[in-house]
Amino acid sequence: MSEHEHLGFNSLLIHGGVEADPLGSATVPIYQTSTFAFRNADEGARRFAGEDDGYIYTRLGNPTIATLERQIAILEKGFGGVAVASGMAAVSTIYVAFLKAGDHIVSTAAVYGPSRGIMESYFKKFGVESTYLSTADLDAVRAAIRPNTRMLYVETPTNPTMELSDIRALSAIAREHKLVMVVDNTFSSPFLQRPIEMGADIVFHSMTKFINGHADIVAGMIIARNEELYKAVRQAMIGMGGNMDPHQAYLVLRGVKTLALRVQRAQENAQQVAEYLERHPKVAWVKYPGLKSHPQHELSKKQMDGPGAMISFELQGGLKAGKVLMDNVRLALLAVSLGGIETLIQHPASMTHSKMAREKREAAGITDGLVRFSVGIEDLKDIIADLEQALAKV
Ligand code: LCS
Repeated sequence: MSEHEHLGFNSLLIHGGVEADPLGSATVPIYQTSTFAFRNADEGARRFAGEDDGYIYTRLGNPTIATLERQIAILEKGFGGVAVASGMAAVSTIYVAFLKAGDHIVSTAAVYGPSRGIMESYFKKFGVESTYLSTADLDAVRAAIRPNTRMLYVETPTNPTMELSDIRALSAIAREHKLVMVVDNTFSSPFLQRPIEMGADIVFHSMTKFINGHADIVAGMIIARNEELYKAVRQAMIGMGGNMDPHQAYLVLRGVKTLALRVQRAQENAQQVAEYLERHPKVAWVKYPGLKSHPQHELSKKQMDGPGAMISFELQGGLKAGKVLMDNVRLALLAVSLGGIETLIQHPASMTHSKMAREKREAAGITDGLVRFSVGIEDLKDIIADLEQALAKV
């Protein structure tokens, strides 16, 4: 890691964690293998004993996957990374690694639906208690901590309400109460936000989104602050079997190279789109951290290097009007997922967060009329023209 420490973010996207290939390949080879042959029985025994750092079996580790793990860990300023099959494999691996029956977790209410869903179903079944609240409210977080609280789990900005939580302040609370501080950094990517630098213990990504960025892969990554946390995550991943595939790792290695270029461009578009929507008479409200009207605009400037490319808004006519908009966009795809090169529009209450009970959804600020917009890297004029023609039909 030290070899690359002096490099800037864009250089790290190209070279960080990448080791010279013995045959001179400019790209990281795909080691599409399940297993690795030992030269002799002693070498096999040494590898299993951890006395030799060669590879054994792809679920335990693989050179293509390891390159991606090193690279993302460097970008996130962590000790090490553990690649997994999806963002949800990251969530479940983290829960398994750090929680046991009788433990309690305090978490952001408006997280990606299934992150909360699996806690309130499967992990509840195994005796884990949970409190979901607005982690933007530090006093509420303090009040929710119990003697058996073990984890503080924060998504910021939230999917889809774009609410921010103060990572530095929450990390300090977590440290004071000896909690594992977990941050879902999917919406920002390490280009815009590095929670470990602000005190988080574990950061994770759905790399399906900005990190890969091309809507062609589902993938996850967990990054740990120190060796002890890293080992706990690695062990849970190996045991639960949510490992990444080498070919998947290769595609993410390819996608991540342009992370900064893509996010910069999408974010420039998003700022203009958010301002356009805010001015539009048919729009009731817009939530985007880059707008002065965002209640945490100042916090966004303190902990993020930019407001990102995700916008949520509601039309004056609520859900009915939102449906007309979604049915009439032509450039934007009506699709879930986010953080790709293409502009996407979706309706959380009937799509990504539809499994959440209505009261919980509303308490988390996910109104029936909320529409989520993931701004891509197309020409701004075309994104706006598309919205303009669709809004005209509302
Ligand atoms: N965390 C966040 C913030 C997410 O937005 C998602 C997926 C996940 C975790 C899970 O990652 P996955 O397993 O899908 O890679 N969010 C989605 C969304 O908003 N629409 O479709 C998926």
